[in-house]
Amino acid sequence: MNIVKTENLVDWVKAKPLPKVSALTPTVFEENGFRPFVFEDQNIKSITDSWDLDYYNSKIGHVNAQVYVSADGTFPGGKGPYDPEKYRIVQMELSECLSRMNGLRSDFFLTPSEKYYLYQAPGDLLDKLSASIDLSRHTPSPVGERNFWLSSPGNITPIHYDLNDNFLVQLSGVKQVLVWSPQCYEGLRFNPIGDTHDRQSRINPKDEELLNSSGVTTLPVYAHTLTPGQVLHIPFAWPHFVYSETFATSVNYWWDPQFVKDVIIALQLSATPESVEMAIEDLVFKSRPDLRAMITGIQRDGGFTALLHNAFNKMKAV
Ligand SMILES: O=C(O)CCC(=O)C(=O)O
Repeated sequence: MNIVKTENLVDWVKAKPLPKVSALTPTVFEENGFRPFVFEDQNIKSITDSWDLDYYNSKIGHVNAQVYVSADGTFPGGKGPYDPEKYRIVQMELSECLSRMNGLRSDFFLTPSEKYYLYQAPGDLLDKLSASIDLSRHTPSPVGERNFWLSSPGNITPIHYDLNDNFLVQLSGVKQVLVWSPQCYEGLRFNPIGDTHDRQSRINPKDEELLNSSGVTTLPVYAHTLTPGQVLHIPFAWPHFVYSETFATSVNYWWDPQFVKDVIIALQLSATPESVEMAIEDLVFKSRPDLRAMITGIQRDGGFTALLHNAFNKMKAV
């Protein structure tokens, strides 16, 4: 197995640049065909430019949090269990986490080259750093979840997709991001929804042999280097891969797209298998035709049943 150089983790694809938008208006999503885009928020950059290690320590160093430790620097999500020899969640003060991320401690939990990620942590950590960064007024429906991310240089969030619309906002440091269309569902070899490590691709970008033999390198993909102040919109179910080139902080906002709410209402009105199929045909494909190949894929791999189960649970919660 040849290891791809970590500085070049995104150069194995033939990527195109992401479109940029000049304002986060209510119509910007539709105007871009519900596809990904980047927006630059100068206000965020002017706030975060002065954040250094001392600043992080003074504002959040005392907070006790769960830190994701990885022996090989990859940080997969999705349903566990994960190999405890490779991955561990460790409770620690963020001052310790910051020291570890910046190479200021030599003791370790798994291996001397392990990496650390404050991963999908509660969004109120951002309020402790700055109360005036708030993208929630730009989401077209209420934010379901706001997460805070603090990463070691070199961290890898492997290829996966989420069932939400997303703003990934870069606060400090640099991340390289790849984004594929859901039309690449089959080619990216995802674990089915509901299974162990669900929504995660089985393709490891460090495995050059697999990259070449799987054909993934020929799939069309967007690449973007996310810098402070930039907001990346990742639409529902668009697979993505994130590599933290430096020590980096981000916040992300997840919300339900309108079609999810429409499907839930349709389910409430007449929840038979036929009505579910019709709701999907009518409500999903009209607004997001790019989801067609993905839905065919999850019908084939069994993830569709798990997805409907989730939809029914959401419906009960409404
Ligand atoms: O920043 C990262 O490492 C991952 C972010 C991500 O996957 C997301 O916002 O959905």
